[in-house]
Formats: sequence, C-alpha cells, structure tokens
Amino acid sequence: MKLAGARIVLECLKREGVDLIFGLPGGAVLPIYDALYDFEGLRHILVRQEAAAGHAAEGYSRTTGKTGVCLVTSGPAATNLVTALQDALMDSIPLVAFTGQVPTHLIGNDAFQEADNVGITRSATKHNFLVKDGDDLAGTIKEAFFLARSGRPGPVHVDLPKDILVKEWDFDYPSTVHLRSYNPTYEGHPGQIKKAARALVRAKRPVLYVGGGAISADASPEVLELAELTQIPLTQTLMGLGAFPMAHPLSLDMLGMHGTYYANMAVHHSDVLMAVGARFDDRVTGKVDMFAPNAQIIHVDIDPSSISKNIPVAIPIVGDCKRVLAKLVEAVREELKSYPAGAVREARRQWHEQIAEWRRNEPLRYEWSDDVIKPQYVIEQLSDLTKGEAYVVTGVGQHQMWAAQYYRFKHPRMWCTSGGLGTMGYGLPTAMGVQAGHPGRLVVNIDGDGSFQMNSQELATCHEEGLPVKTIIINNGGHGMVRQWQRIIYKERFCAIDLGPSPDFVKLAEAYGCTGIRATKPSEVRPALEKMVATPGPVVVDVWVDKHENVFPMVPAGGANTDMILAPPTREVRDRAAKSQTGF
Ligand SMILES: Cc1ncc(C[n+]2csc(CCOP(=O)(O)OP(=O)(O)O)c2C)c(N)n1
Repeated sequence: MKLAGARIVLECLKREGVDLIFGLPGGAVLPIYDALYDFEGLRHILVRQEAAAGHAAEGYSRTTGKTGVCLVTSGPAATNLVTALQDALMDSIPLVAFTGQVPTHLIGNDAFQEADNVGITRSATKHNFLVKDGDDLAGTIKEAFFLARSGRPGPVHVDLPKDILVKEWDFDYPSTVHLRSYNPTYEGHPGQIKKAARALVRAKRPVLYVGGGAISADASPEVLELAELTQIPLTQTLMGLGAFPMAHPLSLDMLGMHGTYYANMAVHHSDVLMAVGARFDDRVTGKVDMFAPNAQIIHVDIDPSSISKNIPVAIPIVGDCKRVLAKLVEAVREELKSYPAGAVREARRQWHEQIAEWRRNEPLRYEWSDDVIKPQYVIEQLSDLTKGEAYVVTGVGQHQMWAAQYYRFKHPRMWCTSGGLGTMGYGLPTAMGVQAGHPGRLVVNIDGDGSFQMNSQELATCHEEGLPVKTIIINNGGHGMVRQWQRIIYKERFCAIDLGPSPDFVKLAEAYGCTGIRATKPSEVRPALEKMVATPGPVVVDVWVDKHENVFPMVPAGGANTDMILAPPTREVRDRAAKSQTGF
C-alpha cells in the first residue's frame, strides 16, 4: 500500500496503540497536521510551548505505563523540547518524540527553522533517528517505540524531514524488531538470586532501598511481598515514592539529602543493603565513601551500566525488577525452610527497635504557627483530604521536598516529579498529561511560585482542552530552595531570590478562564483545599506561606548522610509530628 509519509506516521501510531499525542504545529510538520485533520482515533492536545508537550507526555507515560508521544516542528520547536527529553532520560520515562526537519536537500544549508536536531538531542535521548529515506519510515518508528519501552526505558527522538512526509512510500508496518547490538537482560542470574536470598535472610540489619525502576517495572506487589516475608525495613527514593505504602510499619519513608533521619541512619548502619531499581544518585548517597560503609550491597537493575557506577556492589543482579523479585521471593522461601517459624521476625526485633527509637527521637517535624501558614501543613492537609488517592505532581524546590516528605503515598504511578534533572516548570504541563490519561481523577500540581511561572501559560491548555488540573502554589515570594542554600551555606548573602508580590495568581488564573482561590492564614488552608477539590475545571490555589521555612533534614552537598542538619526540636512539635507519622 502506498501512503504519504505523514499518513504513515499516523498509521504507525495507531498500530502502536497510541490514542493521544501532545504537540504544537509548524511548517515542517504541517503535512502531519493535515493528515491528522480527518484521521480517526487519535486525540491531539495543543500545548502553548513545546517543552510542555514533552512534559505532558512524561506525565501521561509515568502514570499510565504507556509510551508518551509528542510532535513538534523543526528548529526552535525542537530546541524547546530538549529540556523535556533530558528530563525523561534522567528519570527513565519512555517517550517517542517527533520533530519536523527541513527537506532533506536543504539539510546543512542554514535553511529557515533548521537546527541540527539529532545532533542536539543525541545526549538527551536514549536513541535518536533522522529519517532520510521514506522506505525506512515505518521501520524506524517501530524501532523507536521498541527502544523507548524496552530495557531501561527512555525517550527516543525521530526527526522527520518535510519531503519524507510529503512523498508517497510503500507502507508495511513490521511486526518485530531485531537490533543486533541491543539485547536487554530481563531474567536475573539464578545463582546471584540465590546468593542475595541467603544474604537477606542472614542479615542482622538489612534495608531495602527502592527506586523509580521498581515503579517502571510494576514491581510493587513483589516489593511488598519480599519486605513482609523477610521483615526488612524499606526506604524509597524521590522517584520511588509510591512503590511501597508509606503507612506500612516497615516503611522508613524517603532517604537521601532531604530524607528522614531514620531512613538515613538505617542505611548507614545496615549490614546488607539491597537496591531495587535505584541508581545510587548523589542526592541519595551523599559522600560516597561514607555511604552504608559496613553494608554488603545487592543491586537489582535492568541497566548494567548502573551497577557499581557510584558504589561497589557485592551481589549485582541485572534484570527486570519484577521478574527478579518474584524469583527472589521464591529463593527466600526456600532459604527460610531451614529456619523455625517466626525466626526471621525474632531475628529482626532488635533492628526494628533501634529504628523505632531513631524515628521517635527524630521524626519529620516543623514548628507550628497560628499566624503564618507553614508549607508542610498545606501538604499534610492535602494528604489528609485526599487520603493519598490523588495523582500528585510537583515543580522543583522546597515545595517538591515537602510534598515528598509529607504526602503519605499509597500507590505506585501516582507521583510525578522531576527527580534526575530537577526541572522547574515541570509541574503544570506534566499534571496536564496525567489528567489527560486519567479523566475524572483528581490531579494536583503542588508548585512553587518560581517553578509555576516557568510554564504557567499551560493554564490556557488546561482550560481549552478540558483538563481540570488543580494547582496549589506554595507561595513564599521567591526561589525558596535557593534562599535556603544561601542562608545555610552562603552565610545569608541573599542574592537573586526574591520574586516580589507579582503576579496576582488568582487574577492570572481567572485571566485564563480558570478559578483562583487564595489562602493567607492557617485557618483558611483546609477550606481552600476543600473548595479546590469541589470546584470543576482547572483551579489555582495561591497559598501564602512562611518564606523563612527550611526543608529539614538536610544533608549539605558533599557531606555524608550522617551529617544531616535536623529541624530544631520542641516537645510540642515532636508530639504533633509523631501523630503525622502514624498515617491519617
Ligand atoms: C529550569 C531551572 N532553573 C533553575 C533551577 C535552580 N533552582 C532549583 S530550586 C530553585 C528555586 C525554586 O523556586 P520555587 O519554584 O518558587 O520553589 P520553592 O523552592 O520556593 O518551593 C531554583 C532556581 C532549576 N532547578 N531549574
């Protein structure tokens, strides 16, 4: 069958099961938009800036488990998209991103809206393609989807010159992909799994450290089974939040730079530490030679290049987290046969008591105020109101860390945050993508006043496309996280952090046809959040919070996790925080 290249692109999407794409048109991709005009079964969401198309595809992908797709034109549109591609690369989110390119005969000619797209996205993608021959078009798209979601997932970029889209080509969608040098390992080595099982059962102070890879692999049920079977306490990375229910007695909450005291202490004193789909990021390890100094380390990961990259690993297991953990649970059951019933729980008693003491002595805490809104209180109230059942997305900064600390996550794939790249402006467009994938569900974007302003134009998309995203701006009048670093590390030499009182976020929301709500006193927080949930359509809640608040604990960059700076303790706050630790 002969079809125009533009039509072939859409037919390929259909065969990949894609029913939603995010994009913004322009000259080089107009043939695709023309084909889209009467193409059935594919919804296109028109964003206001191309990075938003990429982030929306990320949110859609992370929460649905499908591959996100975006489509933008050449030159400036492609360069606008790069941040989202790098973001998806660092957080292992499967995307296929299409960009337009000038016609093949003009490539390298400084043509209008030409950029070296594949040169620019090479290091920001898992793989990229420039389609120079229309006969390769369908096969390339097939490979792009295969690469995006297989092995360690990631973004794949396909650059489409305009003449390839206009001319007609034979269309035959391949059913399989063979790439000689690309063969991800899914099954873990049985001998290594056995070794790991033995080490976990025999350990005296074991800890499980679970990251975003466990979520990508849908391994939460296996993680829970392993933790309960072995009675091993479990901590989650920023990207791993939701992989394990935080209300579970074995949960140590998040570890790392702004992790809990008890998670960091447990990891530091562990004798066996098993990482599952986590990559020993510098925000987790702190000073590497002081990280878990006495632990035998087991690492389960689909990506062999992550093993022993930062921390030497004693028992590496390369494979899909879900499959490896299922086998590991079997191996642990086998190992436990030689122990009397209840022996594991008994053997862990001392370790659990030690952790409980750390938790009692240093819970997450903040000083309450009757006059000024504490940002942590806003997140606690949201968590309580939504019972951990909302999709939560964030910007980057202090508010992101408070969301990670104080929202009590219950389920996987309900939390989106820019973990690896730390991209301000990620919140609103990502939430838009989540909402598009989950009509009728509550999607909350917890944003900073700085981060929100990097992509606030997407309120227009939310309004026009019927995406009722609820945004809560933790408004501290500036770049709070930078202020915190300048306060603690740069001796209060505050520079370039104040954003002033403008804009009026309530009026801004209204200008876009959305609802704006403001809270300036603690007593107004809960009613504002309740109104937000009850109001149809997109809503922005502007919450004026204490600008002097810091995120604690904090491991200063380059320090060891045992060098945590802790929140100032008070008895009253200690009691209150202990209550919040026990769930709702
Ligand atoms: C695109 C981008 N530019 C700069 C930074 C550096 N940065 C990290 S946090 C931060 C301040 C964030 O301010 P805001 O969004 O208001 O959040 P807050 O820390 O106040 O909660 C900045 C500038 C970044 N992460 N991303």
